[in-house]
Amino acid sequence: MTQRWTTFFAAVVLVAATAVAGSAQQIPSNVPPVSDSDQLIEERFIELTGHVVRLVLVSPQAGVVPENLEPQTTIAGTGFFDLALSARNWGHRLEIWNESELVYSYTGWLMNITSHVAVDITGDGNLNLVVEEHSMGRMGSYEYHVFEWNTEASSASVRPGFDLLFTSGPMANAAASFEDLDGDGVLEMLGRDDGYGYWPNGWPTRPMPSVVRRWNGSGYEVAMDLMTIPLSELDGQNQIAQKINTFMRTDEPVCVPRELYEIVIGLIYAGHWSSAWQFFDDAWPDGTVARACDSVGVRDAVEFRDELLLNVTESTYGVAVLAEHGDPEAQFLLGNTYATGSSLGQGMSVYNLGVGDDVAAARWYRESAEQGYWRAQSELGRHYLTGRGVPQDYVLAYKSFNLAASRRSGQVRERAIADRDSVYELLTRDQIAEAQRLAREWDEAHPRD
Ligand SMILES: [Ca+2]
Ligand SMILES: [Ca+2]
Repeated sequence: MTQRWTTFFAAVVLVAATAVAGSAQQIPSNVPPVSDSDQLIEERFIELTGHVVRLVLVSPQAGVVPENLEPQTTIAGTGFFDLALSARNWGHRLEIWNESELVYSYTGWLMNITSHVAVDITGDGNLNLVVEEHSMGRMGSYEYHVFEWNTEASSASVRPGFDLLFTSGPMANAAASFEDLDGDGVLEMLGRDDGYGYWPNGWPTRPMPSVVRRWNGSGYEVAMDLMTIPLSELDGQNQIAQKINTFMRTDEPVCVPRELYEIVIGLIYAGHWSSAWQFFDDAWPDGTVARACDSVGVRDAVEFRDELLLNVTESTYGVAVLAEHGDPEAQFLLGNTYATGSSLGQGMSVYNLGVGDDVAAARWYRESAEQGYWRAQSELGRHYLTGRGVPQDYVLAYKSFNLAASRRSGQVRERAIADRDSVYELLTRDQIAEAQRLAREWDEAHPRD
C-alpha cells in the first residue's frame, strides 16, 4: 500500500471516529477514491441540513514547482518558502462531494479547511463552510471562500448542492478571523488591509491597518462603526508623538519612522480623522524633511501627507474608510467600485466589495453629489436617467446634470450640458421648472468657495 493510500484511510478512520462521537452521521458508502495522480491533504465528512458532504483537499501538483514561480524566488531562504518546498504542496484543489456527485471544484494555492466548518457565519440559519487560501510566498495574502448549502435547489427535481457565496478578496499576509462583534448573530470578518505594498519604507514595514467587514447578504463590506475605537482607549499618543518629533530633529534627514505613518493610518481606520492629523502635526517637526529608508530623495510634511492620503485612497479598503469619513472624491470612487469594480489603482473588482451593487453605487454617488463633487453629480444624473440603482426620475436627472455643469468649465461643462439637454426633451414644462427649482435650492444651500 502506498503512503498516499495509508493517508487516505487514516483520514477516513479519523473522521469516522469523530462523526460517531458527534451526531450519528453515516458516511456514504459510494464515495469514489481520490485520483491516483493526486496527493490527499485532508478529507472530511460533514453533515449539513441532512446531507453528508464530503470535503477533499488534494495537491494535484505534489513535488512540482509551477512554471510561473522562478526558482531563485522559491529558495530565497525565507521560512515560508522553505516550508512550502519541504511540504511539496504547490497548489491545492478543493472538492465538495454530495454522495458520489462532485458539486464543486476549485484549484488554488495553499488551502485550509478552517474551523468554520458547519458554522452559520452569515446568520440566516443555513450552515456555512469557510475555506482559507493563501497565495503563497512572503508577499502572499489570504482569501476566504464562503460556501452555503443551496437550499433552494433541494426540490425533488433539482439535486441539492453547495453554492460559493463569496470570496473575500485578499486580506493581509496574516490570517483573518470571524467573530460576532455586535452580537447580532452574524459573524464579522476581522483582518488587515494589505493594500500599501512597499510604501513608504519597503515591504516589511508597510502599514497593515485593521479592518472589520460585515456580511451584507451578498458580500462583505467595510464596517466602519465596528472599526471605531473610543479615543479614551488610545492612550500614550502624545508621548509617542513627542518621541518621533525628537527623533526627526536631526541634521541629516531620517527615514520616516514607522510609528508615524502606522499610527496616522491606524487612527483614520479607527474613525478618528482629526486626531490622526493632530498626531501627524505633533510628530512631524516644523520645517523638517524626511526620506524613505531606501532612497535619498526627501519630502516635507505636506508632501508626505499627500502621499499618505493617496496611498489610503488606493489601498484595498482605505477608499471605503475615507468615504465613511465623508471624503467626496472617495465616496465617488467607492460608488464606481460598487458599480463597475473599476477606478482604483488596486482594482477593487478583484477585492470584491460587492461589485454590481447598483443600489450601493447610487447611494455613494448621492453622498458625494450632495457635497458638490461634479463627477458624482454627473454619474448620479445618469443613474436617475436610466433608473439604475434608484427609481427612474428625469427631474432629478436634469437637476444633477445641471449642477454638474454649473460649477465647471471647458469640456467638462459642455459634456454635462449635453447630458442635461438630452433629458430636456423628456420633461414637461412644469417638470423643467421643478428641476430648475431643485437645482437652485441646492446651489443656494451650498455657497461657492
Ligand atoms: Ca449561513
Ligand atoms: Ca455581527
